[in-house]
Amino acid sequence: MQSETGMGDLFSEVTPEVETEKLADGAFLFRRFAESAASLVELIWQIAQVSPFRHLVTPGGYRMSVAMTNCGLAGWTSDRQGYRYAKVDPETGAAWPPMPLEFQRLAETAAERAGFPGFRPECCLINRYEPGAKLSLHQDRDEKHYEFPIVSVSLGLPAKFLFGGLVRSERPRRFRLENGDVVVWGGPSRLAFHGVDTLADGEHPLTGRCRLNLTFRKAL
Ligand code: MD6
Ligand code: FE
Repeated sequence: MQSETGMGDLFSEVTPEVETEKLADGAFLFRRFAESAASLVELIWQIAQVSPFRHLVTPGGYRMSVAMTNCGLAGWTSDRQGYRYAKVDPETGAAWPPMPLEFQRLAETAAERAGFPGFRPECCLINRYEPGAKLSLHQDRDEKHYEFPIVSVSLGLPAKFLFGGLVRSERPRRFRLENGDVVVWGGPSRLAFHGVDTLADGEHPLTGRCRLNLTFRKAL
């Protein structure tokens, strides 16, 4: 808005600049985009009281070092039978906790900024990394809708994010993800291999001795 004092630039209502790094075609890192990290963390602790963090078992029989839970209409889960989205939490036998509006709004605005308008995620996977935990290089391919991106929000302790190409053999690049950083991931990058390197020990004022990560998906 142009003010009469000619100070329209100072007081304009346009979205403030967000420090953006392009990782690849369709993949962007928006640094410190999640401003209300403290309230996101508080909401995660509330969700975890209903559907607790658990260490899932892979189809190959390995216990994952990352602890997971979900909110929304369906949640990502794994056991000896395979990976899938389930509408009921297998641990509690009840529906997953609903996705807070604040989560939804953050995911939608980040997706829009990355060029993916109309993203309406119904699932949010919540990961908890304690020191020593890691997530090996993988593709996110259990969702029905590859035309929509994935939005990932980092909270608490910093991590090294590995971002490779469309084939496993491509050597991944590394990006440091800090509290409030958001990665959006779609289009030609939707099936890129990625992972998280072993979490270093540390203490963060919002989360204590862990990193939390939200990934929003349109899965159903
Ligand atoms: C994590 N993230 O950052 C794990 N997947 O803790 C993911 O596996 C991921 O960050 C798809 C898109 C973005 C991601
Ligand atoms: Fe992933």
